[in-house]
Amino acid sequence: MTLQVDVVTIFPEYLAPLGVSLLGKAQERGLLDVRLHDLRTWTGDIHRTVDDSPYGGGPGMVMKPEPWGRALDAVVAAGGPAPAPRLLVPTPSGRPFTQEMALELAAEPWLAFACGRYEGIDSRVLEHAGDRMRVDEVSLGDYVLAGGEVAVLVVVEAVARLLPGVLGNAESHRDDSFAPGGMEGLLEGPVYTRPPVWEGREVPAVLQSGDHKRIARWRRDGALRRTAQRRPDLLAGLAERLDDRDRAVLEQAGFDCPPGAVAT
Ligand code: 6SD
Repeated sequence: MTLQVDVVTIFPEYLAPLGVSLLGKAQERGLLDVRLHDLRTWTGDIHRTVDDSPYGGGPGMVMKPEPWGRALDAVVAAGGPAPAPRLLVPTPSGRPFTQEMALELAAEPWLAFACGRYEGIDSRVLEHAGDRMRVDEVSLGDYVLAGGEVAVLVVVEAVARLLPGVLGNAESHRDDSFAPGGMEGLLEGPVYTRPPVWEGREVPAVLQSGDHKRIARWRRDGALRRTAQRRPDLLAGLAERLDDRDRAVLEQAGFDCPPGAVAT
């Protein structure tokens, strides 16, 4: 099965990285089919205008609805009788994009992306699109980009690496930090490779011991400490999954452990 991805943007060249590395290979193997579209194809004037001043005043410009309406019509029509794609629209005011959403999107056959620029797209475009397809406005995080293109790179990469056959066995996504049941919502701890000493710094002896049980425990300790330090919000949801050793490690790291379930 191929995941088809259509991207409408005024800067198709911004999406060139989708043809490189992992995603380039996925496209060569027929697992992913990315189609880029220049919004200006669907403008109607000599200047190929895509923006206009905002109603109600204020700074900047807003993307005009007509080119967007025609672009989305054309993308949907190119699918013939296929059900319309899910439409994703990056915006700082969207729902947070998460690993859970990436997993959900990886199960779809067809995704379309609308890249805003300037102050965004006239709101009627997404309202209208919502009459014939599922539309989700998504945010990567609480910072402001110049347009949706970089967010599309992020979302497509996060989704495509979950498609069967895109990652090899060695690089499986099963134990990703945010995979359900993978790292159990903990951040990955530190990792090392050869040489065993570099710039006077040694690889921790436990990793060279061959004792797989001790190594697993050491890694979990590192993941717990790092999560407590950098993302204490992630630990709050984990109370029920912490064993006594986990709690000891966290207390020692100066973290006030969330209480576990009370035995009945
Ligand atoms: C004007 C955009 C589209 C501007 C964005 C998304 C996130 N998480 N930050 N910034 C963004 C998306 C900004 O078009």
